[in-house]
Amino acid sequence: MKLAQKLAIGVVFAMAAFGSAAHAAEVKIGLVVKSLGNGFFEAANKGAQEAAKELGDVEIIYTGPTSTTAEGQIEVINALIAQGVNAIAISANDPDAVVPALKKAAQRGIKVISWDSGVAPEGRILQLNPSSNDLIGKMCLTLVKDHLDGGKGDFAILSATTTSTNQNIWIEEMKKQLKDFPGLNLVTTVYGDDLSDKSYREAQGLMTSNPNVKVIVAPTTVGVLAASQAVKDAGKIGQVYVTGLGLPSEMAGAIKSGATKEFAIWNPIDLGYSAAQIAYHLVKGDTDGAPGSEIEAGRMGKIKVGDNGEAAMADPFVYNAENIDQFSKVF
Ligand code: RAM
Repeated sequence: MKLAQKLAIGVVFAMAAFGSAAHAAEVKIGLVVKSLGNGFFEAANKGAQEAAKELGDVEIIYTGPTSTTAEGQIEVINALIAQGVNAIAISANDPDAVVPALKKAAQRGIKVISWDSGVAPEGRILQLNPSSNDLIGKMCLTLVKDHLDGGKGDFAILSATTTSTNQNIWIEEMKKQLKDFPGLNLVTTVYGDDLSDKSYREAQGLMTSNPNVKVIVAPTTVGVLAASQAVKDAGKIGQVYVTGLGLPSEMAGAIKSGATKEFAIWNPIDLGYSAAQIAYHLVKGDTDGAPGSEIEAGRMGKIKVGDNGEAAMADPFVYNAENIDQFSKVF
């Protein structure tokens, strides 16, 4: 090969290398979660990455604080603004505290949506719920009832943080619908902050201070797992049951140990996938996301935004000894 040829090839390679290094995805979406290290959000990220791949030229920046605080999320939001993302899709640790930072993002042209745990309407274009809130409340009470002898007895709630939008709505729904479950007696609600160790200690505390509690219902994947472990370690399997919203992959052991007979959840992969799809179409200007609009969401079909600025996905699904092995491989 002649020297000139070699040089020409070298230049082409250099250009290609430079080109790929300089190439930034056309649409950058910050996927902000309550905290890192939560399997539920990791599954949602899997779905968001899948959507990005399908849509092409989309980068998902999966990010969140190390602990479930609004302060941590505000720092993350400011970093995403500085990075020049096109959209932010957030599951909020507090519906109000993140609003000023999100408003700042919106002023800079960033499309903001919330998903999973919502932001107050003034801080986002729309909220994507995994399912209808009253249905989730009813599902949690039904699970409690199914674990109680004769559908009667005392139960307690182990939640995430005190400011978590989604858990607070579901707890509210449970309280509202208690009248339809006359045998159930809600004794207390405690908060494990979606931290494994705190949730574990709260579950232990519940068992000591409320020996009549027969069921702990945790509408959080972190809480339900920690409580199952606490019941097992306390040697209380069969006396105290745990149920709520859990990931099959994390709860397989609790089904096997008998700490829980059944629990529920929706598909977190689909939720993350849909959030990314919606954010993308907002950036592209295919929709304004206003109440009444319908947004294309790839394999999930069209997602309709209700009059309240919220959209809801599928019904939760129940997992038990019969199907746990199959689904624990998925999420
Ligand atoms: C935890 C989080 C999340 C919630 C699930 C059920 O992972 O609190 O927000 O949707 O549980």
